[in-house]
Formats: sequence, C-alpha cells, structure tokens
Amino acid sequence: MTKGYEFYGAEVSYFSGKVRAYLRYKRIPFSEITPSREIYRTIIMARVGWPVIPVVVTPEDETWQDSSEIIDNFEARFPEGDIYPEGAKQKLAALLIEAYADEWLKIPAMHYRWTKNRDWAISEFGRLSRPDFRCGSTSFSRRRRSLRNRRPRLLPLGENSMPSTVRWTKPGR
Ligand SMILES: N[C@@H](CCC(=O)N[C@@H](CS)C(=O)NCC(=O)O)C(=O)O
Repeated sequence: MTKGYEFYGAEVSYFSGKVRAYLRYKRIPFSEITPSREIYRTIIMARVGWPVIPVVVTPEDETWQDSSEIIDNFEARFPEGDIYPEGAKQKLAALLIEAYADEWLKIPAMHYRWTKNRDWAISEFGRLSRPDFRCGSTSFSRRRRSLRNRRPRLLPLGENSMPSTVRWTKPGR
C-alpha cells in the first residue's frame, strides 16, 4: 500500500488550520501527525531546516512547507473543484484576501491567543512538545511553568500594540 499525504500540523497552529480546512474542503485524504519534539527533530528540522508547521510530506517523499505553497501544490494535483473564483480580477481579490488573513489577521489572532487563551495555548504547546508527560505530573507542571515564563518569540505582540489591536477588532471601544 502506498503512503498517503502526511500533514504535520496542530490544532493550536493558525496556519495548520488554513491547510486542514483546505484538505477537508477538497476531500483529499491525509493523515495528521502531531509535531512532538521528536517529530520536529527527525522530520521537520531534517527536511525543512527550521522548526515550523504546517509541513506536508507527499507519497513521493517530497516535502512542502508554507501554507500557500502547500495549497498551490495540491491545487495542481487536484484541480477539480478549483478553490479560486473564475476570472483574473476575482482570483486577484481572492489572493489579496489570503495575504490579508496570513499577514494581518494573524496579529489579532495571536493577540487573543496569548491574552484570552494563554493557559490553553501553553497547555497545548506543552502537550505537543512532550506528549509523554501525563497531565498533572511533576514533569508536566515543570514544563508548563517554564513555558509560562517564556515570552512568545517572533510574534507581532507587545504592550504597545495591544490597545490598537483591540480597537481594530472591536470598533467602537
Ligand atoms: N508562512 C508560513 C507561516 C508558518 C508559521 O508561522 N507557522 C507557525 C505555527 S502556525 C510556526 O510554526 N512558527 C514557528 C516559527 O516560525 O519559528 C505558512 O504559511 O506556512
């Protein structure tokens, strides 16, 4: 039996959600693999060179990274039910909406994840990183504390940006 599409992604990951929704919409069979520390080391770092999700490994053993490239590659293989509207202007509009969601909606998404859903996000990242730690165990609590004390890296978040992010997503406040 040939290997199917392997999708390395997580519920907590913004860009994994984009690819997962696409795969479900197109009804493309895939298996989702949780990116544990071990998977980051042996698959993602080995194939991509930096720690990132989503990643797709194809049945031919190709590695695809970047949600837009993953979707474009799937579209080339599964053209039926094109996800883009007909017409060049309409396609341009669809691509601009994608760029807006990728680059700008990410800001409020990260803001609300790390303010309103911080505990959940920390638990999720802990669970992904060390699925071998049982919830409530000493190792689990230690790992949770160490994540809690770490500021999210590489995110467009900061004390100064918070009020404007909230104003942007909640007009009138
Ligand atoms: N442009 C990339 C962005 C991927 C991305 O930012 N992934 C996040 C999780 S949603 C990540 O793994 N970040 C870790 C990092 O960038 O070091 C895409 O569309 O796939």
